[in-house]
Amino acid sequence: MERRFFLGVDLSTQSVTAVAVSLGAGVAGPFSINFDQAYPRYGTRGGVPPSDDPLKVRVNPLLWLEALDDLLGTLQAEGLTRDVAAIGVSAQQHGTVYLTAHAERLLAGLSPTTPLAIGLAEIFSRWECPIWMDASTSAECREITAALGGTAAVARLTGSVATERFAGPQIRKFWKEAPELYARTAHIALISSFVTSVLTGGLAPVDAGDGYGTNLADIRAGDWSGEALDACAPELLTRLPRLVAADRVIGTVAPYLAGRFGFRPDTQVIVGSGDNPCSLVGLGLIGAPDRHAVSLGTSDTYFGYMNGLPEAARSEGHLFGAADGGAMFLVCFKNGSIARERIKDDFGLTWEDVSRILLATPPGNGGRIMLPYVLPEITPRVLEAGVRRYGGLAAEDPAGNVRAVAEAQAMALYLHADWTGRRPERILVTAGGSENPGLLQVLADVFGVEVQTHDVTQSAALGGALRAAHAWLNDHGAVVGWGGLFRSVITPGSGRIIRPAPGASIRFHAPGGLIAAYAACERHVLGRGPDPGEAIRAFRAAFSDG
Ligand code: XUL
Repeated sequence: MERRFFLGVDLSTQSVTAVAVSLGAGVAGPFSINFDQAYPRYGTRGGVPPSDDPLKVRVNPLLWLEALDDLLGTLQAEGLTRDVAAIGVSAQQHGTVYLTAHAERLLAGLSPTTPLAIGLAEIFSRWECPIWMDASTSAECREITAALGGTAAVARLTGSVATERFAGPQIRKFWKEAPELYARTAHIALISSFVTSVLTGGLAPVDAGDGYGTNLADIRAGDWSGEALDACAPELLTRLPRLVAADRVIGTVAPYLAGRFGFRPDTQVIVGSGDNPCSLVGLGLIGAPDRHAVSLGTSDTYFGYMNGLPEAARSEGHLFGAADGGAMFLVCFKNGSIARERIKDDFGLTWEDVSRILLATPPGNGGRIMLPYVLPEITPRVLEAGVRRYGGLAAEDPAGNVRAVAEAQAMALYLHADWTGRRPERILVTAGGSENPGLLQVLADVFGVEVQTHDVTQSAALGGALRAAHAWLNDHGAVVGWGGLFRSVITPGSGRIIRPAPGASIRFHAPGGLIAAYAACERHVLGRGPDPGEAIRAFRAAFSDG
């Protein structure tokens, strides 16, 4: 029988990863290239170059092209490329790539013998791409908010309040600071549509999973919003990719991809999307609003599928499109693995040590609390980095700090997901942190529900592959649902289930529980509340043994 693979490629902050799915025969891979290790000449740490200004995070797009080239070469060497029927792309969300008027011609004319980073070196009108970690556009967010009639109006129209890392504010800043370069920019891609442009050899559209994370779209109309574009920069519509509301095939691979890496010329490419919308697919959550997901990657995210768009006014969180044309919510925390790793490294621990400490120490940490803002934070919005400690947490106490960072992150996930509606029956955990049993136990204890992991922790790349399979099969006349497709690849019940420890959740949720104390610490840091000493004392009085 003919072998047929569906390939998922995920270009994330720190690495590029591929998995190949064969229906009924499981998943091959992951194949991954880490940017810091493979390309030291770019000087990146954690995938980003050092910056004097912690609010500015910008990446040279040639790094991504080199990594893509090497990854596709690896897949060819593994004998996988010739049997790929379709490719689905996932990418870190919100980053923008700026292209000249020559981009279309250069993309179409690339020679199979030329490395991507050389053949495409001339397509960029800007050498640095702001990525999701960039928070330098607060002024532009305020201007956009004023132009669109206030915070609630922006959130209702675009799905999010004006948000520093989103394309709209980033493009506005670029236009204000470098109008001559903006004039030379004929196309602005999101990172996902940039990768699919490279694969198809032409300017590719973007999907609503990524496209709604820009402050530029009208999420109810399913297209770019003229009003939002006008609030951002002049003549923007002609520069943006087309926006497509539900997954579909956008073309076949460019001839050079077939020539250089041995793909079949009829290999299809699916519209690209963000890593979180792809993870939603890779975790089997399309159409399943009763389960939510936590991704413990470079960023921590909390997300889930939604039946319809919520109407209530809100000041944080995001709404994006889902692969089936529906909707998803998302809350993002920048200090995910970055803060966990900092605490681990400060005390010279391994991830196994971290897990052991978390499994051996009491939930609630005796009322010792950390706000782990190693970097400026997205949720809640904190522009000045700094780790804050409360309740007598000593900076030199390894166990106290390990538990404090894990509990703080889990409580932040819990608190800031409040607006998303009904609490889930189960939480699926993915990305690197999902391999750490101690972190999983803390999540189960704080949320008070079961958490589940999957065998494939690269849910974004897997989601890309499943999206490719779904679009290809439907394009070939087979009507396939998302649930059935997911079950044909992932064995039901694979991975692990972790239950809340007896008596643990009450320490967080009871009146006087740690979540109330943690919320008081957040308010204090944000300048919105008094010293949290009272709330911490209340916790200690209620749980004196902790
Ligand atoms: C989501 C977000 C991050 C990036 C990381 O809004 O900014 O999760 O997608 O890759």
